[in-house]
Amino acid sequence: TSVTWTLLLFIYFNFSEESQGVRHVSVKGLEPYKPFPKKMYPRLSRESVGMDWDGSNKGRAGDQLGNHIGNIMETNGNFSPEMGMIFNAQDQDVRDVGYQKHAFNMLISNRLGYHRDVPDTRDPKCAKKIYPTDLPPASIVICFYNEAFSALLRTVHSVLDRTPPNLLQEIVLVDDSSDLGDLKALLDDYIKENLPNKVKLVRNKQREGLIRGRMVGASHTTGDVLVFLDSHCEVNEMWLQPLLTPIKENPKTVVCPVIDIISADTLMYSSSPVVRGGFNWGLHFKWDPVPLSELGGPEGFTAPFRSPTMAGGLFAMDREYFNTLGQYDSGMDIWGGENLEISFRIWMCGGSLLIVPCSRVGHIFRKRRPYGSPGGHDTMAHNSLRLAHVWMDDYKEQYFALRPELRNRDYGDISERVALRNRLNCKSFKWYLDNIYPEMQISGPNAKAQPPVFNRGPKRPKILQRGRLINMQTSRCLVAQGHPSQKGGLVVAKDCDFNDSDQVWTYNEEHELILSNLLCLDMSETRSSDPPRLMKCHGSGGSQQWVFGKNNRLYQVSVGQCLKLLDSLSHKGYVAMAICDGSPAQQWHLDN
Ligand code: LR7
Ligand code: MN
Repeated sequence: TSVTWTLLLFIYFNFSEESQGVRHVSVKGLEPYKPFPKKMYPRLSRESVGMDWDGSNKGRAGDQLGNHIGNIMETNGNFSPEMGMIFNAQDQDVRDVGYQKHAFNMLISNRLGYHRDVPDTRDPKCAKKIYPTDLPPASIVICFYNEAFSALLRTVHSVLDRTPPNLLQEIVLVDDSSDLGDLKALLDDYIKENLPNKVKLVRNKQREGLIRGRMVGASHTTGDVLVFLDSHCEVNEMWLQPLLTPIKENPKTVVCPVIDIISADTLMYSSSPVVRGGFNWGLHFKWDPVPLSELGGPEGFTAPFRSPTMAGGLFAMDREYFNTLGQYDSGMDIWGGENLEISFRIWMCGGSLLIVPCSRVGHIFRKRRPYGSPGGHDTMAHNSLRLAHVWMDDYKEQYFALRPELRNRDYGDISERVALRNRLNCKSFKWYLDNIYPEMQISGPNAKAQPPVFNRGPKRPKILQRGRLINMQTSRCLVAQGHPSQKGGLVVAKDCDFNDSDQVWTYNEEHELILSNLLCLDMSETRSSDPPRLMKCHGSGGSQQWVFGKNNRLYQVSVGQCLKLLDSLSHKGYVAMAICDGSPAQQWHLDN
């Protein structure tokens, strides 16, 4: 078929057997999901939040934490496909509002709490490496604008939980003038009560954007090294030492961890392939394969390697070097472009930029940016223009060829940045292209920054079961309302026709339900009240991830609800998602 299969490298099945009280879902003949092996941090228990296993709420969770939290489920912070289960209207509200405001599943984020274990995604050889003990202490700078409270706190706690105290100078949080209520007094109180020593909170009086925000944050630090993180990250085992080591050896080395993937729909943490940063002539960041010539050496695939650009959010840099290299361009607004600007500047002005494969930090990859800019300006274009005019010499014509409408657009005063380039005696953009990014000419104009993806190629996910999807109340079959090849089409329960191959579903190890080998059963990301539809399979779980569970229910992972036949008496056979209740209308059976 012409369908392009892509797949995030999900690692579902390689953790230990032991159960932590996580509800396992098993379907006859299928492997259950397995939780992460260790339990290292104190967690919310069922007793402490007043929640029964069946989901009935005794009321304390909401009382204690404010109603924005939603009902807490006993998950021990481990990954379970049913972590997003909706028990009542409040949960549904937390989920739906969370998607609107943050573009990820806030219900799951809240239930995970502020601590959780993440799978150690490093190459096993990394664990055997020994790092110097006298590394320079680091200050972590985290800017946030309207971040989900639980995601922000999990970012902070993951740093505190996984960083040796002697290497952690402080964490500086910069509130970029958020207007969400819980980021005000509740955050102040939380920090005062729980994090009085190492966490500083600075608040911008007005929205500055992440670029000036980071400069504000850096000005409040005292550590030798700056580490920047987005406000929805979780650092992994031994993340900091491998970053500090090359900086200690040479302070003009700027380093990035490998950015692991935290799913926006399930919050599952999974390993990212080792790739490096590039860009296209539209000045969008993109991921490239690492040329073999850059890998290897005596340390094999665990050695740091050179990267032409950085993604932007996650990197470490000597604090003094950050200052002498000119921090950031303070004429850049809100979001975009600063990552290429600092990358070009590092390379062209005598530094180097490396990716350190033994340092892993997870980042929540959302499908859209949940916030705008004041005045609705396209700050990416404004910032890219400044970058092109300061750093790209004649090659800026490549950008204008793609964006002719920007050729005469005003980009403000760049004289200070031009002076910086002269003062630092920086090399030409041609030098950068020839020496640091020789692959450039072959890249197309359209690739955008996105989580690293693997091409599924000819390797398809293993089929676990094939058959008709039968509603047990009515013995009707779930089929396409129109033709099964019609994208966006609805599904309905009709009389089964055992000669009709268009009624046959396949269920595979990605937990996709594919009708007639064509399209995947899919749920809209934002509203759980929309009915499921047939869509092109995207291979990244979430809205196309379905799990057969207790009482023959068919559970949708990103929506947190079960598939239900709406009108068993009429012959229309409409279905919708509903709170899982075990009723006959919610019982489904995949039969061959
Ligand atoms: O006005 C704002 N003020 C802020 O403080 C807008 C944003 N922010 C904060 C925000 O809350 C977040 O913590 O700044 C941080 C980054 O913003 P995101 O998460 O919306 O950015 P992103 O992850 O979509 O985009 C990537 O590119 C950006 C370009 O400006 C930044 O460099 C981000 O840091 C960067 N993120 C990463 O590199 C993570 C990996 C993504 C990839 C590829
Ligand atoms: Mn981000």
